[in-house]
Amino acid sequence: MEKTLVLIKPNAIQRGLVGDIVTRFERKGLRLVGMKMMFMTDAIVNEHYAHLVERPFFPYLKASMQAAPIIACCLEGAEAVDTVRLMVGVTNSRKALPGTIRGDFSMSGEQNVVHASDSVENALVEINRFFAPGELFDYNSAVTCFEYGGEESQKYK
Ligand code: FUP
Repeated sequence: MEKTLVLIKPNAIQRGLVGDIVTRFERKGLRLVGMKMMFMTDAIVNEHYAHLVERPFFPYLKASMQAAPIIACCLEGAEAVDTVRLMVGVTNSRKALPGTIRGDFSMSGEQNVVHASDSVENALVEINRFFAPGELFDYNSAVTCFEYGGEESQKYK
């Protein structure tokens, strides 16, 4: 099954939103296969947001990502990358639809609660950035047959 990376950002940790955010993914049927609390070093922030280092807001973004620990989550499911992006909503939380995580929990474009990988290709790179192979877990779920139809189970192994 496809894997994606979610970072629960320092602002979500400070605001006590971790449980609400993780619950949304669990209720959806996305399987948590890795979870890790850590501080993002300068090197990791610069690498993770390399596409934004030249932008004027980058120093603010960097400070916001280092204001407290983050929690990195690796989630697994059929089309997990696109599904999680839909659940997260657009970057500016004020424009994110109600029902999305950003739309429901944030008023900000910067302090926008979570990061989620935006493509399958980036998800692979980002998962490797935050997790060593031994920190990801492959396990059977007793409810997979109630989460996916028979045809889907064949298609999304
Ligand atoms: P996203 O994929 O939705 O996280 O969006 P980006 O990769 O474009 O942006 C990464 C982070 O940069 C955002 F989560 C917040 C921050 N950002 C700003 O603070 N201001 C902006 O105008 C754009 C992004």
